[in-house]
Amino acid sequence: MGNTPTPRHDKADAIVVGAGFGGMYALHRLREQGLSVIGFDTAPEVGGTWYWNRYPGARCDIPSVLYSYHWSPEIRAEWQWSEMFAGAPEILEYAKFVADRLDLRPLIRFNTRIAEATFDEATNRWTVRTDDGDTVTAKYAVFALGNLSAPNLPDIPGIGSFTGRILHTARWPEQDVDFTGLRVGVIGTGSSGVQVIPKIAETAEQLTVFQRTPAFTLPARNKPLDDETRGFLEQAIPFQAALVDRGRIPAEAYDAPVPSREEQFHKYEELWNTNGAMFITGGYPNVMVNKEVNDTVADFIRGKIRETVTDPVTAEALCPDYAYGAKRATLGTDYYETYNKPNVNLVNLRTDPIIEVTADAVVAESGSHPIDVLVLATGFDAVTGALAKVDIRGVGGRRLAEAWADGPKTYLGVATAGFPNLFLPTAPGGVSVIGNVLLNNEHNVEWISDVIAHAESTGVQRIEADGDAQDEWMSHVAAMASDTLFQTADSWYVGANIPGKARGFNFYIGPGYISRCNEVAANGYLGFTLA
Ligand code: NA7
Repeated sequence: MGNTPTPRHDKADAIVVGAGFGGMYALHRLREQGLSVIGFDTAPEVGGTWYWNRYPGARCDIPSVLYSYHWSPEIRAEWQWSEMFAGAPEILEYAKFVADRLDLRPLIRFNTRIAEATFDEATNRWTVRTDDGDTVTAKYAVFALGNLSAPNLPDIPGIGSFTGRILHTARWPEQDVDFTGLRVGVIGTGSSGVQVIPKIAETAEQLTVFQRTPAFTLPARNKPLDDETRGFLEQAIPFQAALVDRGRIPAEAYDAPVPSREEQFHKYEELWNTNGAMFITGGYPNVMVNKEVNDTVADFIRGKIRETVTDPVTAEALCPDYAYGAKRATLGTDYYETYNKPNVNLVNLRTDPIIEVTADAVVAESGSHPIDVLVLATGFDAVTGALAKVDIRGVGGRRLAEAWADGPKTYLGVATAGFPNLFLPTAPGGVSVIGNVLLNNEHNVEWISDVIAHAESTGVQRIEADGDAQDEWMSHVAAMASDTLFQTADSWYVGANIPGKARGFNFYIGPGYISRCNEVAANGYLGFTLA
């Protein structure tokens, strides 16, 4: 009695939800523009995905020099990455360094979940409510919740009866987990599974991997960053925005020549031995539109799997049978080699599905696998999952979940019709999480803060994406993806990993994204109504 704190009610010019790289930059930019800003994050720390994904082996698959803020030469000069692909702890340290360097912490309310956000048409302001009952009212709301932040917990019969420890890769405990002498089961072989499996295999007595769909895994060949490589990558920074504008399916993709199988194999062999990430960004421009080119890269990787994995049945189970890149290709270290270890066993759920989980085992059709710890590397309710957890109500009290029931709709991937003054960096319908999401965030946050600056300087009270402009844009987004191989597999890209979710590939992968955003701004924010 009497211990319940009195709810706080505050006002600001802008609220920013999410303190990952997108949210942190939005806080900084808006404050620099003279706005009062309040930030929120459910975590006790900044860093977003790099705070939550603390599982052993977690690391980025984009070179760290490029996966860091580009906008500040000072910050770039003050931070030295130790490895080509930094691990999650180092990226989290970098996020903390930036938060301190920019003095962002005083703006952020940590350990705080936003439960509701409601737009008031009379005042043109948003009110957000935390799950503790505090409210903040602000003219602008920026939701930077991340595309891969709502963990997917599989509904496997009996999982609640398991008496051992269950760990999701994206909710890993802060304290190290010691697997020594334990029997561990891992469900899931996407990026997280591919990274955590070799690490667990180092110490576990027995590791059983339950695989529904194999991943295309490329060897990271991670290494300490020497001055020469650092210099080389830094020189690439000025061209990164051009790469975003070039698009994942560049203009020349459909007319690009089909190189011979020999030429392709020669190139892939070189990439395989030096830097697997180049398969993702380098390679041929038509790999996601030309089946022949795609089949060749897939054949090459399957050949490597068969060469590496000694047990032929396991090797075949590890060979993907869908288009390369249709599920996000993963970077690994000793991933395929791990299956040659005597303490590692693969259960192919395609031929031997899980029936149930009991108190101490995962029971597949062919038999029971006793385990002490169950690791769920089962991914996320991607792209829309985190937004769907907030009760967001726009014009006429319409809920975002209802507006997006058939799939998300945005204009340029930054705003959505019916939700004025609400901005969504890297939302679906934009470049979103395709490519370098940190860079995409940087672009979107700058564009959003520019439109806010424009509104502030011209006395605009309400900015809203037009439904027609949004429809036209989403048709363009769909057209760019329609003849590609991206939609040909059941992946989180299309929402197929979540039962009942509307299927759709909602990323802009064509050329000219930045040019289009610039054009919209240059023409008085064409496609937005500014009132
Ligand atoms: P992903 O890539 O979605 O991988 C999740 C894995 O978990 C994938 O192999 C799934 O198989 C598997 N999964 C999910 N639910 C189940 C159930 N119920 N039973 C068996 N297997 C299941 O998530 P990650 O965390 O690895 O990576 C997400 C992104 O983060 C990654 O692409 C990078 O961008 C960073 P499925 O393929 O659905 O058959």
